[in-house]
Amino acid sequence: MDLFEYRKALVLSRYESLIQRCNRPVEGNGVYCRYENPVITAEMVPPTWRYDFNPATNPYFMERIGVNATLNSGAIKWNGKYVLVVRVEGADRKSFFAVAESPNGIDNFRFWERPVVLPDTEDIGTNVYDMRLTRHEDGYVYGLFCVERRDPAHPGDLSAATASCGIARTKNLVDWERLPDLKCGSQQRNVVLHPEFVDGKYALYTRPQDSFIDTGKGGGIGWTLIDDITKAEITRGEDIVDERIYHTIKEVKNGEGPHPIKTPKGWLHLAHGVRNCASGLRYVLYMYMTALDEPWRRIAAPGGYFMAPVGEEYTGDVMNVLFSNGWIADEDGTVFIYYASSDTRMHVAVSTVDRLVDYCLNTPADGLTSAESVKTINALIDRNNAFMKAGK
Ligand code: M1P
Repeated sequence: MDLFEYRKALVLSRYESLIQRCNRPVEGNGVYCRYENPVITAEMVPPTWRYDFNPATNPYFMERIGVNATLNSGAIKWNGKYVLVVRVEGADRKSFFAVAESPNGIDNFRFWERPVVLPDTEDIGTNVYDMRLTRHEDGYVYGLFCVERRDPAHPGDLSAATASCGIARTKNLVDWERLPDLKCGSQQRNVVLHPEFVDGKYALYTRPQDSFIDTGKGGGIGWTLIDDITKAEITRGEDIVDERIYHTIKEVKNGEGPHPIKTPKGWLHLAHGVRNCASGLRYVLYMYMTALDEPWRRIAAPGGYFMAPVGEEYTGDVMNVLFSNGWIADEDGTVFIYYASSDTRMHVAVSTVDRLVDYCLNTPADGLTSAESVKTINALIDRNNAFMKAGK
């Protein structure tokens, strides 16, 4: 076998074995189960996107287009399949979207034939990423994402950028109609469309920020109503739904994850919180709940993080990061939580709506001081002692 054929066979067999690898649950804390293997990695991007398969033009079967990472993915159940709109980041640092589907939500994710061709607006974006998918009651599936452009206010600074909320919609996940970006007075990232009309209007979870990285005066996860999604503009201001708080896991910034899941007891929210430490920013996932009839009113705020990096999740392009912008609630109540670790690869953890509601309603809130944390633990010990003394 010549070198070309040898390398081609090797690349294809590695790719297939990764795609077809079975995944197993790892028992955890009773709230959710992580799965052993990442569900999507850069090596699972189709070889036809990366290699030239013509021996005349690629005699060494070399990779021509590198992929750096597969991360922050939107998620949706689609024709009975578990579908992710993956942020694929090339070796050239540009991110784009690509659809991958699995028959069971935990393994065998395979990309569709081509990446998404996303139409641009007149003001061309340099980079797009982190799509949140919402099957809205108006009949469309919306994708809201971050659009990054060079900041014209700092022409001499090659790192200065702006973040805006891009909006696209589709009925088949292949053909996307691009709508104008969200107009507002600040930069925005992590904007999410609520799945239902509220007072006849589109509703958004927002994340106002003063600059590309720093949220500055932005107080946390916001909420606003939009008259017309085809010309989306924040005209009513943003009410803070879930605020940043000193010495918590969301002290530096936070951001809504996927759109919330509706349950009989309220809306379940998944978000990320960021704090600073000696090794840099630490991103963890946390949850909260809002009222069924007032999705902007928080009714439960379990203290601390819901998930934080473990093992290999700590390492990657941006260390110490868990980030989620996609989950799927199945008809039987199973919830597939898709999350990326360290801006590098995608994982899944599985729970149920009942467990997540129980977690939100029964996890003590953050008492905000060491003394309050100790009081909360002692109260639990007292209840346990009383229960055990009663011989139950
Ligand atoms: O690198 C961690 C994350 O940083 C950003 O999130 P946030 O706007 O909350 O800081 C995003 O760039 C996200 O894509 C990235 O995973």
